[in-house]
Formats: sequence, structure tokens, C-alpha cells
Amino acid sequence: MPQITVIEHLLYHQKESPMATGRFTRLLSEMILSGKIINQEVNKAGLAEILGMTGETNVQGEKVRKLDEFANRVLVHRLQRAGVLCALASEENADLIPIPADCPQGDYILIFDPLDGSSNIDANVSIGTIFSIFRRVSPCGEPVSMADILQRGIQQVAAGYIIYGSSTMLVYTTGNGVHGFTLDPSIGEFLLSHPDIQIPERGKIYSANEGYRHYWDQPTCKALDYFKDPNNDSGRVYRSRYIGSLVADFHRNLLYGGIFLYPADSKDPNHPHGKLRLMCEANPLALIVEQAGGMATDGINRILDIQPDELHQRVPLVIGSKQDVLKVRELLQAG
Ligand code: AHM
Ligand code: MG
Repeated sequence: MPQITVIEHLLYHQKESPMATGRFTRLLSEMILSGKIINQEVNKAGLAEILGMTGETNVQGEKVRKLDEFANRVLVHRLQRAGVLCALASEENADLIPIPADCPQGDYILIFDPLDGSSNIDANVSIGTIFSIFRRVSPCGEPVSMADILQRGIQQVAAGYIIYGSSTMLVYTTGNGVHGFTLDPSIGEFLLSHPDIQIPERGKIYSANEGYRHYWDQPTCKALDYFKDPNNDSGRVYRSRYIGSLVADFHRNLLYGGIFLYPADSKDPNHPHGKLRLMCEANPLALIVEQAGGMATDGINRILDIQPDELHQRVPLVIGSKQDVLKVRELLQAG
């Protein structure tokens, strides 16, 4: 296969678009560079004195690990100064991150989870950076409003993730298919390795934290049981795979086919809609999975149609192969 870099690929696909101004290319370039910097740090995590907690707690009430903080700092620092954004929002920050007064502004908005799956860092499990990109709706020059940020996922102009695994990959979509690039460490470039990814219509894998079964409602338990039933529509039981790192579980299911579920549970009354965040986790992966021929719902409703009420809103997530996601909807609706 000829070696095609992400930027070559993007420029090739943009060449007929009158929207192509170079600003999105700049934004993606900064994401890529940030990803390479984070990758370097993740790779030496076992060597450097970087593992362990910082002792701080983030806006979600979770302990912040040093690598989370590092990844967040790299992304904020680089993207704030890229001249293409009017605001950023991170899973790690309670509020919008403004663009400093001395930096040029653009009309894109970036929402990201700097290091998803970070509770796995110490065990050398794959983790990743997930990102979602919108264009502002209010006129440029005016202060950014919450209406610019709280857009439905369907309004995303691009979404992607960088997974730091046995190899490092960037997977992204601009609404024109899903493409995967693998980092060649010898030249420091992400090269096209997975053009036009399509998720199988029906999978062979289900991924859910079944330790929480006690806290699920009956329809959810029934939906999960479907995948373990040899008499289900595919006539075989599904394999169970759950890493506990959304980006890694999602990536595997995207390539092999399968379904990932993080349903609502009654474990924590403060989070009745499950753990995952609509804007920095569910939306970007939903755009990717739909572009790859799959589906993403909150069990019933399409993720990309949900109108967010707040930046850190949580949502149940059922995502993956179309027939499997549809089956879960059918079982939940049947009650
Ligand atoms: P994080 O963004 O703080 O890493 O939390 C999200 C992670 C997901 O990657 C993963 O799917 C989920 O938490 C696992 O949660 P649980 O341990 O409850 O199964
Ligand atoms: Mg996360």
C-alpha cells in the first residue's frame, strides 16, 4: 500500500470542497502533534515517575492521574494557540476553556476526553484521546455562548480518537467515511492503514461491565442475556470482551463487529444515566460508528439526536453493529 499520511489523505478528500480553507487541516495537525507528544509520554509511563495519582480530584469527582493531567495540558496548550478554535472543552475541566486574548480565534469548537480509560494506565492497557469538533453557530467576533457548545452530535463536523495501544492509531471521520492511520514510530507519521472502515452488520462480541448487573433494570438484564443465548438471531452465543477502556473496547468492536453497552444503573444515585459523557465520549464515537455503518443509541434514542443540556452530561451508551444495537432497542422497548 502506498504510504499516505493523514494530512495528505485529508487534503486529497478536501480538494473539491469550497469549505476547504486550510483551517481544519491546521486543527487536525495540532491534534496529531498533541497525540504524538502524549504517545511518547504514555510509552515511557512505566519508566518515568509519572504513574500514580496527583492527589487532585477532577470535575467529575474522579481522581486525576498524572498522565491525564499531562495529556490535558498538552492538548489545551497546543489547541488554544492554533488560531482555529473559539473555545475548547475537556472532560477534565468544569468550564469552557477560553482562547487567550493574545491568540487568534477561529470558528471551530473542540471537545475532548484527553485520556480515556486512564484507570487502566498502571496496567499497561490501551487508552486513548477522543475528540469532537463543531463549528460555532453564533457569529464570529461575538463571545462564545453555551448554545455554540451544546449542539447535538449530528452537528459535529468531525470526530476521532487516537488510541495508544500495541500500536498507536488515529481513527477519524469528517462525515466522509471512517479512516484509520497507524503511527510509524520510525518516521513519526500516521500512515493510512485502515481506509474506509466498515463495522460488520452483526457482531460476535458483546462488551459490558456485568459486575453491575445487580444495579440494572430488568429490560437491560434481558437485553444482555440475548447475547448469551445460543438461540438468539445469530444462533450462537457472543464472546464477552470488556477492557474497561471505552476507546479500546470501541476500537476492537469497530474492527471485528460487536456491541458495547454502558447502560443506566442504580449504583450511584448521583449518576442515574451511567458513567459515560455525551459530549466528549458518546457523540464522537457515535458519529464514527454511524459513518462506519453501525449505530449508537442511549438504548432507545439515537445518540446524535440528543440535545445536550450541559457540558458534562452523562448518557447511557449502546454502540456498535447495527443489528445488535437494533436488537437491544427492540428488547428494551418490549420491557
Ligand atoms: P474515564 O474517561 O475517566 O477514563 O472514564 C471512562 C471509562 C471508559 O473508558 C470505560 O468504558 C469506563 O470508564 C469503564 O467504567 P467501569 O469501570 O465502570 O466499567
Ligand atoms: Mg473517558
